[in-house]
Amino acid sequence: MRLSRYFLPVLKENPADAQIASHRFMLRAGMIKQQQAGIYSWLPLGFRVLRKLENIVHEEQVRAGHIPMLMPTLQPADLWRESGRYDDYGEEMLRIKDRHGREMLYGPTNEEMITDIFRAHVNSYKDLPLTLYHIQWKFRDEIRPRFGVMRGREFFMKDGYNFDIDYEHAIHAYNRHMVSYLRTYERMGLQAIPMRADSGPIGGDDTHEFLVLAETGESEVFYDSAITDLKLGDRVIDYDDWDEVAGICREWTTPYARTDETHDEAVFAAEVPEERRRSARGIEVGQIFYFGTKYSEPMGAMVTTESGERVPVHMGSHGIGVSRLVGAIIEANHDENGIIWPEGVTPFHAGIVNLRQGDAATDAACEALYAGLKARGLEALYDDREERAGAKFATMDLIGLPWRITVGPRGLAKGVVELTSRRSGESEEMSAEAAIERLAEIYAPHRGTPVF
Ligand code: 5CA
Repeated sequence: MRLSRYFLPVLKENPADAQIASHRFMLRAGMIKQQQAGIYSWLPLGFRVLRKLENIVHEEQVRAGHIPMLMPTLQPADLWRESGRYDDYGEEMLRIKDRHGREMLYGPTNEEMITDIFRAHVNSYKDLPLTLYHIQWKFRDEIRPRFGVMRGREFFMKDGYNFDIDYEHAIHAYNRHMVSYLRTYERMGLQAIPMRADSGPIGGDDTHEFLVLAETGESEVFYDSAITDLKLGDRVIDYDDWDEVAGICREWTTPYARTDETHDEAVFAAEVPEERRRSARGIEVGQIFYFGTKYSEPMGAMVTTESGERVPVHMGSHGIGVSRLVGAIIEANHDENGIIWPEGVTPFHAGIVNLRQGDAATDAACEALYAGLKARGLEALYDDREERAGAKFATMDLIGLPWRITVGPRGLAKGVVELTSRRSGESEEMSAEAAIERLAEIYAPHRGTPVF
């Protein structure tokens, strides 16, 4: 993409109402525009990041055997009356009437709708196990939307629902979600810690939240520092292997890690040596729930078992805050000059800065570099504007592409360009070909296999 033809409305001033770094940088880098409290347009740069996250979520869900689909944002009130949640949900639910006076709502989550789909089409244990998910906009009329996309009213969420014949199968589904989530966050360059949590309005017995440690997080968390050493890396996981999946969950849930809702100081002190006890703040980027027959029973989602009995299915629901993650990643990856994208989620793989726009040789070298990167499947943002070098560098630092290639007449005379890491600030001179090669190597582990 050539910056001269892109839409990147960068702001010079710090927006007055943005209290935390991610909100400030998302506004300044032209990623989002607020349209109403807690409701945002995703401008081109922000939209690219959102799509990258969405792709990672899809890839990891499909890898775990979960099936993508799409449900509407608007739901009929009657469905929610069946589960009893229409009245329970309270003011957070946005209620709407159509021209015929029919009551609808903008979905805050989809347990009822997916249960309705299930009961219409599934009848037998032979069709289980089944896990369906979608990534769709949600609306919750939060009393205090704040911190930009972190606590929005309209937000983008992955929500998945498992249907299983009994408790044991449903717990395997729960574990599968935990492992696929760990892998998802890791690919986004984040460490998210599963913590025992409270189930709130979704209900249920077993639930874990996933928290990214950040000073600006809304939750207070308590954990054993040993948990921060855990990594999945490129471990190959067989999601059909119950013991393997349960084993990974045990590894991640054995060290003490709880939010303030479930924290128990006495257990913390007894289980964790003092030097490993940590209290910090965290951003909740996902939550998984097992709730058994809470929805299937009142809504009549029944299957016939092998012995011919009719039983309600065991269910759970599993959510990832995709739009919130954009903010969480920035909270965990920035400095005073701007964002520092992890390679797995960056909106462009590299920036090209032309130090002498209009100079035929420099322009030609930039064009060749741009084409060379593209030929290797790398997306560059080429700053081809007639601007001072300082302004170009400031923009690149603000928008946070992990790698910058600087091209100028002085370097070209020696046959080199400069490759700079946004994270370390270190630069290295090399030929343009070598820079392309280096970037191809760096990004090789971050190549996904698009699901669609
Ligand atoms: N039905 C269940 C699981 S699909 C559910 O709705 N879970 S949830 O309430 O925990 O939401 C899932 C995730 O969405 C949260 O972990 C959080 O990351 C994100 N989320 C929730 N509310 C908001 C909000 N107001 N703004 C941005 N993200 C949010």
